[in-house]
Amino acid sequence: MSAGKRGALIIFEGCDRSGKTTQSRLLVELLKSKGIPTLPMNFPERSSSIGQVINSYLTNSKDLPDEVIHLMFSANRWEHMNQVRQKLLEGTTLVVDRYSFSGVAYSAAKGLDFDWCYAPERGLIKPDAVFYLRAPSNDLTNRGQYGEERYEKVEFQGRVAEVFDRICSKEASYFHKFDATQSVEDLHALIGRITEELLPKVATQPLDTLS
Ligand code: Z5A
Ligand code: MG
Repeated sequence: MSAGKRGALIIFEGCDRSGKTTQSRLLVELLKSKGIPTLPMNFPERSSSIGQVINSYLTNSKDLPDEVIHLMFSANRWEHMNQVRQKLLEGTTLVVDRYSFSGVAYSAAKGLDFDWCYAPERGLIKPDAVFYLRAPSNDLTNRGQYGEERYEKVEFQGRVAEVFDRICSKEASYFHKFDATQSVEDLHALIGRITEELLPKVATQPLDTLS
């Protein structure tokens, strides 16, 4: 990259089976095919010791109080922040499957206070764009492997979607909301276009933090 040009922090968010992993993979492939240095990431990042506890929780082999697992999801992002900052400043664009907004949405949907949930996310690197894939929960249940992990219940996913909508309104300046029932190809084309416009704009902007 040329001196002083940073990469973009791009996040995919949305309910279960909304297509985040599919779309993040396609976006990484597109950017790489254009010679743009790009790396995929995802949260929870299950390989660290904190990530392994989260994995045990999600696969129902471990129980933890709601507050404790919330803080572990947040700690799992914090433990990767130096790496995220370094990659962005080196000029690498990061395409991240879930971030702070999943943290707030799932915990607030369980009944924890919204502001309490947001607090540990403050200070994390602020995304340049969040691609929020939105669809009624009933439209997503017939997609592959629905129902295997702890949170994959239709009623709960409805509450998660309500919190995501609230965050989307609050953070409207960098959230992009998409109808996730569109075809994979149509969504990818829209997201690709927005990303290609975004990269040169943010390249000379300093990194910001969530507040
Ligand atoms: N969680 C939390 O509580 N707090 C936090 O801070 C964080 C997460 C970060 C695990 O996440 C759980 O952690 C999650 C939230 C909680 N809750 N649950 N359960 P995860 O990211 O590991 O979840 P996942 O199991 O990888 O997948 P997912 O996110 O549920 O799915 P997805 O990535 O959005 O969808 P996909 O894998 O791309 O697609 C699903 C299927 O639909 C697949 O068969 C596709 O081929 C199909 N698909 C995709 N797009 C389309 C379209 N457009 N049309 C039709 N079919 C499609
Ligand atoms: Mg996924």
